[in-house]
Amino acid sequence: MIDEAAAALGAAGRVVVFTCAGISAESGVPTFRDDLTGLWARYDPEQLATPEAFDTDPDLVWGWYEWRRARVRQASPNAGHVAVAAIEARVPGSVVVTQNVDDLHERAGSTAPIHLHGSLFAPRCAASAHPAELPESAAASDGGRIEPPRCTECDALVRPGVVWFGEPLPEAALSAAVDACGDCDVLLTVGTSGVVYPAAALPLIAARAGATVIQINPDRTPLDDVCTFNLRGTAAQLLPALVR
Ligand code: BV8
Repeated sequence: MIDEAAAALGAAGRVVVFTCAGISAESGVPTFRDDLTGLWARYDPEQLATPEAFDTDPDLVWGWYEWRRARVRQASPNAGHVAVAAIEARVPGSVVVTQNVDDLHERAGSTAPIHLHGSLFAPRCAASAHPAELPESAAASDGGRIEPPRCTECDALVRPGVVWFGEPLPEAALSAAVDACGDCDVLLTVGTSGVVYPAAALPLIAARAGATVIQINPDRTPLDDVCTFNLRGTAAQLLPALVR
């Protein structure tokens, strides 16, 4: 199956690569549905990644994101991220869309990944959305509460530059991703549980537009039925084999 998938990818003129938490797992960055470790083991990410959680306990939520940012800074891109950058180099005009808020695609050489859910590296004023400076990462080894900085313009709290549950995705990013998925020969979806919308609809949009959809995931997901190829395995193992 991987040979047919590699052949389809090799013959494609227009490629979209859609990546999610699974592609960063082999870099040591926990996915959303991995068992969180240490202090965070008792929290549900879907509860923490909300405006309500930040309003209720800004120090806890900011501390969680600082812990995650510190984990990302300690991590390095893996062979999966490098293979995605190789696809971009080989197929002019290919588009990388990611649900991830880390910077591992950029550090692997991807030029302009579309971040549907924002970035750990773009904090902003919670009141005015004015971009804020990234503090020196203050995350204790196990995370824990950290008081968020304050906006230099209006003194409101600074929040993480991510899209929380219940918040709309950045319009320009979502529309660029939908347009690319509706007009590609191959969509390669890597490491998503396929449960968070509207991002999880992207493989469906590509399939409905007639694209070949290749999924890489060690497990079954709700996207299996719309995929042409379901490659069971990890990003760092299978992506280099696809892009040989
Ligand atoms: C919104 C940033 C509306 C924050 C994240 C239908 C339509 C629209 C919305 C909804 C809908 N139904 C429900 C909703 C609401 C909600 C939603 O989808 N809820 C789910 C839980 C049902 N959606 C929203 O709230 C979205 N907003 O719709 O707004 C609106 C419109 C106008 C005005 C107001 C409101 C916002 C969603 C974005 C939330 N933010 N992240 C942060 O990072 O903290 S989501 C977060 O979880 C990730 O970004 C990711 O997108 C998502 C899922 O995570 P995955 O990436 O899939 O990772 P996960 O851990 O789940 O799975 C990892 C996978 O990798 C697994 O399958 C595993 O097997 C695999 N894997 C593991 N290791 C490897 C591997 N694969 C390969 N290699 C490996 N080594």
